[in-house]
Amino acid sequence: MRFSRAKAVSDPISPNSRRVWITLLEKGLEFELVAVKLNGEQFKPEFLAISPFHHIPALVDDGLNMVESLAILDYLEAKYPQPAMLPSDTKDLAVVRMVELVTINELLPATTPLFPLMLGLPGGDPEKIEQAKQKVSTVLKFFETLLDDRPFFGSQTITLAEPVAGTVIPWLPGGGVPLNHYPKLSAWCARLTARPAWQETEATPKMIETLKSRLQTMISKSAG
Ligand SMILES: N[C@@H](CCC(=O)N[C@@H](CS)C(=O)NCC(=O)O)C(=O)O
Repeated sequence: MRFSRAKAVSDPISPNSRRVWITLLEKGLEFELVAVKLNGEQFKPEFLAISPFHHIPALVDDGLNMVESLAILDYLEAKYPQPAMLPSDTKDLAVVRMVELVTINELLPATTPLFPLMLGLPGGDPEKIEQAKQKVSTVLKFFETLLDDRPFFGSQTITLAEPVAGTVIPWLPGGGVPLNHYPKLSAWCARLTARPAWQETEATPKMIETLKSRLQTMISKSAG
C-alpha cells in the first residue's frame, strides 16, 4: 500500500478523529500518526496551515490537506476501495449514511450533558441530563431498528457507519444510558470493541485523567 507518507492527526479521546484512525487501521493502510494536544497545540501556525479551523482530525495524503472527518472517510473509501466499507445496495448505503449523519447531528450533540458522567465526574443539571438521556434513547431506538440479522449496519462486513457510531455508543453506559434495552446494538458494540482497531485506539487511563482535569477546570471556571 503506497500510503507511507500520509499523516493522520488524531486523538483517542475525540470521536471525530478516532473514526478516521480506526478506518485507516481497518483498511490496513500505512500512515504516520501525529498527535496534536488540544491544550493549545491546535493553534500553532504549522497545524493551522493544514486545519484552518484548528480542528482534529486532519489527514495529509498525496499533497492534499484534508479536514472534516466524514470527507476524510469518503476520500479513504474512494482512494483505497479494498476492503470496501460502503455497501453497493442502495438501501444498505442509505442505512450507513443515516447512521453516520444521525450520530453526528443528533447523537453527539445530545451527549454533551452526559460527558462529565462518562468520565466519572459529578453530573451537572439533573433536568438537562434527563433530557439528554431521552434524546439519546430516541437515537438508540432508531439504530436498533436499522440493525437486521447482519452483524453490521447494512452489511456482513464492517462499514463506515461503524467507526462513526461505534466510537460514541460504547461510552454511553458510562454516561448513565445502559444498552440492555437494545439487544442488537449491545451485541454490535461488543463485536466492535473486540476488534483490534478499536483496542489499538482506546483511550488510556492517563488520557482520560488528563481530559477529566481539563473538564474540571472548565466546569469550575464557568461556575465561578
Ligand atoms: N466536523 C468536524 C469536527 C472536528 C472537531 O470538532 N474536532 C474537535 C475535537 S472533537 C477539535 O479539534 N477541537 C479543538 C478546537 O476546536 O480548537 C469533523 O468531523 O472533523
